[in-house]
Amino acid sequence: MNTQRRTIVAAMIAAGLPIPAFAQGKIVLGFSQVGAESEWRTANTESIKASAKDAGIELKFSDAQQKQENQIKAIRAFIAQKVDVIAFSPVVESGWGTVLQEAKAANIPVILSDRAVNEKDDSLWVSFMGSDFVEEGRRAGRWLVEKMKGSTAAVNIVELQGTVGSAPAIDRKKGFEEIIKADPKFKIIRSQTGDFTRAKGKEVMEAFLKAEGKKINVLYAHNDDMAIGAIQAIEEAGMKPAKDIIIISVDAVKGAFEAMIAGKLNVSVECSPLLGPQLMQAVKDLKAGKTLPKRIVTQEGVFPMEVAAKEFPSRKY
Ligand code: GZL
Repeated sequence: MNTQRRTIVAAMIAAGLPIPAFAQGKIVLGFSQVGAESEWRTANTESIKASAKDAGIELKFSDAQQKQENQIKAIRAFIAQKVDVIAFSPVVESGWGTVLQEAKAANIPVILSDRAVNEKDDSLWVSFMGSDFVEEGRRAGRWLVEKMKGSTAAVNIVELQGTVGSAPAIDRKKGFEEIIKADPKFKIIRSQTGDFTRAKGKEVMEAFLKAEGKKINVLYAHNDDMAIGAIQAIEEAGMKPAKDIIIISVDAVKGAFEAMIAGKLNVSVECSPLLGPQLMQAVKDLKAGKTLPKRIVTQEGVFPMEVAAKEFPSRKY
């Protein structure tokens, strides 16, 4: 600790103020979270907060309410507070170059958690940890191809996309289309963002049903929250979810298992939000002078409704 900091600490102790984290030798992590838009995000936040506590890391946490400008403000505040490490889940892929340059100029390392950015200069972050969203899209596509094999009838798909410009929305679409394009019977007839929320997912599905009605054979939702909202819309339209319309979604949160057990969702592709322990280990390694892998991929599976009841008791989110 430099002389200036020592002087500050001595004055604070003399004044009976709590000793700041840096003076306790604690690592201080600034984390900017996307928001609280979905079950997945809530579980991710819980994982980060609990893991920081367990690791003895002082966490400065900010909820951006799904607004990029709030994340940029939070990152600037972390820089001003001279935190040891900054981590964040970028709400969208682009527009981060300036603020990441500022963090680099302040010698504060940045870890990308959950989602990536599309900045060319990858020296602006030390590591990106999270799922392979393209592969999640492929898994959704492969499940559908297998489900429909042997049939030559047209398969009309409606798609609820995640937040416009976000890595999961871009990549889950990319992976799914890569798989279904092999067979012309699969056709995406409507595709629109539901912003990863239940409310918007229901609203957009109502519009799809109004426009296409019984022509719809399949719904591909980029997350379970939008799928659960869409299930409500399908039932209110007098149709049977998972029977009249096959429903594929992503995340595998508790709500998805409950919907599959109720016979209203066909499959959910896992996307684990439990990144907290991995993130805190990475922060500690960083402060211990270790080099982090540039990319840390989360391992995940696929959960069809047939296994939901058996798997549900052991689910952690
Ligand atoms: C994926 C994560 C996505 C989830 C959504 O890692 O960024 O954001 O799939 C969440 O549920 O809102």
